[in-house]
Amino acid sequence: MVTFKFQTRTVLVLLASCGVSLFAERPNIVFVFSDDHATQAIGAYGHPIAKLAPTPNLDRLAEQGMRFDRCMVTNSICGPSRAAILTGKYSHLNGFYFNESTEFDGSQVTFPKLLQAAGYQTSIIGKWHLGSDPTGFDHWEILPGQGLYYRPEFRGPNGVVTEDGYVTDVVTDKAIQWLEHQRDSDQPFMLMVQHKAPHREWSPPVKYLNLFDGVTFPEPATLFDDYRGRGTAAHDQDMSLAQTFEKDRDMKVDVRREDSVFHERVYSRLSLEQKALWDRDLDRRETIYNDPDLKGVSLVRWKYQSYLRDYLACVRSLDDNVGRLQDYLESSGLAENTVFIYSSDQGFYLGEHGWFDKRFMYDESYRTPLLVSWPGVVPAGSVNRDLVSNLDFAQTFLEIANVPVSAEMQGASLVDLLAGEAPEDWRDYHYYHYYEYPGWHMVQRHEGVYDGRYKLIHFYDLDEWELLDLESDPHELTNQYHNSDYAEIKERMHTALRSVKRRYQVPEGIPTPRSGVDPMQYYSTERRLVEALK
Ligand code: SGN
Ligand code: CA
Repeated sequence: MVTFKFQTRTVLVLLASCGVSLFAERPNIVFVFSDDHATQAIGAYGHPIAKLAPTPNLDRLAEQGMRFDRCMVTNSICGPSRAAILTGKYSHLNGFYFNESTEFDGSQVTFPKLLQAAGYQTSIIGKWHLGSDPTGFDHWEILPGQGLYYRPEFRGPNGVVTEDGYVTDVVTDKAIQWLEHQRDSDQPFMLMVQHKAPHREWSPPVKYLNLFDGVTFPEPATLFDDYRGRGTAAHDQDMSLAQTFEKDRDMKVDVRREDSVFHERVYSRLSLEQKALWDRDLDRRETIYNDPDLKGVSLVRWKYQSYLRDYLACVRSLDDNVGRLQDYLESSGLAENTVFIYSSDQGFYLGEHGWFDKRFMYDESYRTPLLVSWPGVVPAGSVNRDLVSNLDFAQTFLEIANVPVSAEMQGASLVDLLAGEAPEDWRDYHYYHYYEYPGWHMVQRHEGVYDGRYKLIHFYDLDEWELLDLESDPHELTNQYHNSDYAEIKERMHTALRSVKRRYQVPEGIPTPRSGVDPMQYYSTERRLVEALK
């Protein structure tokens, strides 16, 4: 592989010296990135949910390319994940620890800047969520903040525009528009298509409001998890279907009132035609919700079905739009020289442990989807089970483009893995660190290390440790930290944690960055009542 790279570069230099354009040689990069998309909701990952809610276009991508089964995030939350991807550095070095009250320092070295400097045309369309304006892009049109599902606003260098339509369609329209009419076709390009969907409040397009009529989604084995066997953090979170899932923004019940969150974010933005369809659906929800027998366990079950119905309808529209982009690339002839990457800022709980949202180092939110096609390089239908990370994306994009990486970057290029080769020195351990506490969903700060089977987690503000064995306990229900049978493994994982922290230059001691927000501001209505009674 090293020889190959040397030869490629030599050929490019020779071609350049003969006056032949370098750019024809370099592949384009299309990076489609969604928000909160769980692997459980992608057909190619084989989960039973996806059998009822297929994703044919993402599956097509997996069939043409490679599916990564262990793509772990550095910090399972939106802005921090995006910052790690742009910089190839962990939060403690890129400075973006949590969503709340921080701005990304755009003067840092990022992969779009390096690609741009090397002659790539760079473009980003959709969710950004990093506070400051994008840097390193020739073209940017971003959703302010979290963005809106209906009639979304976009902000660019020339101000804000409001677009009719549904956000996932509009982001794709804009991406195709840029490819077709706005880019310079003499340059290779790197296009980031960043969807809001399927982020909370999971508002589907009207055409999919009835998509799952008559469908009952299988419940996860841990829907009624009582958190026995784990520590304080799992007990004390504020992200459960039972307690946190809100009548307004989540169940969409009694939301036609003007003071409701749903009214502000969705209902007030609908056209008359859309309102009529939503009204029918809101009536349906209210009729079920108002049934006096719907309480306790049945209420949680209904919340779960309602959640999946909305979430998966958003996913269906996302999948349609991935398909539109694939079709465009194929029909325009661009596909054969384009690397197509699909991923999400992190995974998500679809009722596992009774939860929605993310943040924890437990599997469903720690692991993110990664599907990559690259005609002529990635073997079709291949699967990789190495420990890879969103930390690796920057270096991967740079190597694809044959552009030197920055010495500060902490990941590793996936190019050899994509070609089906297994580098001998690939990482054995992955380091994780989550910081946003207090904040939305009240997940305690924690760090940890994972070797593909065992996971050691430290909730350091509580000084509680968890050791999980995903082979004997795939649902991660039992902390083995105090089980003497695991003494040796525990020791090895402690050593590994110290070693990865050294390698990644993690400051010693309890981290100082704190989100510093008022917990009461973020608690769900239910949780606020509980706290007020304390
Ligand atoms: C919003 C959501 C939260 C979510 C955070 C972070 N509430 O605040 O449920 O955890 O975003 O999500 S909502 O009522 O506004 O939907 S992230 O993707 O930006 O990290
Ligand atoms: Ca997210």
